[in-house]
Amino acid sequence: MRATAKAQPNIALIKYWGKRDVDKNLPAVSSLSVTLDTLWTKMTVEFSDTRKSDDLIVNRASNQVLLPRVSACLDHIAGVDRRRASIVSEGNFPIAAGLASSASAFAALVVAASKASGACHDNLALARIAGAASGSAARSLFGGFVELAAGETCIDVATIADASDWPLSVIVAITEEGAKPISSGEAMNRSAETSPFYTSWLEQQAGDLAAARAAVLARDFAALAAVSEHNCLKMHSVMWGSRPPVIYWNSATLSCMEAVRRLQTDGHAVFFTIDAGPQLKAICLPGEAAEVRATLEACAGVIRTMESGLGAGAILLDSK
Ligand code: 2P0
Repeated sequence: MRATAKAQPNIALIKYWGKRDVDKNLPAVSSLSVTLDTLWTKMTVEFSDTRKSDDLIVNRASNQVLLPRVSACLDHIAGVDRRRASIVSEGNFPIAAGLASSASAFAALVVAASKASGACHDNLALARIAGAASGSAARSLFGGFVELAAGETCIDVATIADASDWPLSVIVAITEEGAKPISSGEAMNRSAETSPFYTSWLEQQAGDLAAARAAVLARDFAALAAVSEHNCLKMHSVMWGSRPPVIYWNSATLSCMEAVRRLQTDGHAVFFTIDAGPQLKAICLPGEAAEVRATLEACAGVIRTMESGLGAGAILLDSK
């Protein structure tokens, strides 16, 4: 009746941007991500016969905004006539700031709720349920390098290489701790409706994904860097071309990008990616992490950095 699960956020190298079906939250494009290890969300779900309504606490504060999405996700796991639940979430990084907090939150939620309710969903079924709540969450059920294939009616998700197969480091430069100005879901829909670049984005995704998959399987850092930066900048070009424009970057984001490009010129194995927020994520070989981190910390406007390796998918911590 009570279970706690832990999940890590993931960073997409080939991005999910756009929905095939808004109601079912089916992504319009496939994506490829890396699951992190040091950033986490822990989620405890407890179903009760006596409780009259669901209750959600996020980082020790009641959260009414996220509650409907969480309740809908529990309905998917345990059925609409399920018992009501207390849901308690705790994380070690900023939420709703382009750091994929919804990915780790919903991945941990489905694992905890599945166990607490006695439902017997396998990992792919859990990924599909998590993805219906937050597209990127489906990827956090799996560890290492994860590919999400966007089908006509459902998604498929799987690890294509384990974290230990190719240990990379990720440095996150936090340039703003507040919530983002527009949710990624709303921004995606605006891009689909108004950006003149959206159709090209859809058309080119399969090619980018194939190049990234080949680079991962060959452990070809330079090839992965090139296609990942291209895909990231193309996604942001789609956003910038939307009306009104969707601009998540600030001046520190650009400073960080410039710093990464300087490191590349100096021969360092590092590349950047940026999601629906102003934080820059630098991906590098582990031996480069200290220098990349110090360089990003020295950029104007960087509040702090976080460092992570690649990690495992969501796991159950305990239940009773
Ligand atoms: C990604 N992002 O692939 C892309 C890149 C943001 C930029 O997935 O609407 O919060 O809940 O399905 O999962 C953010 O998307 O969106 C995201 P919804 P979600 O990581």
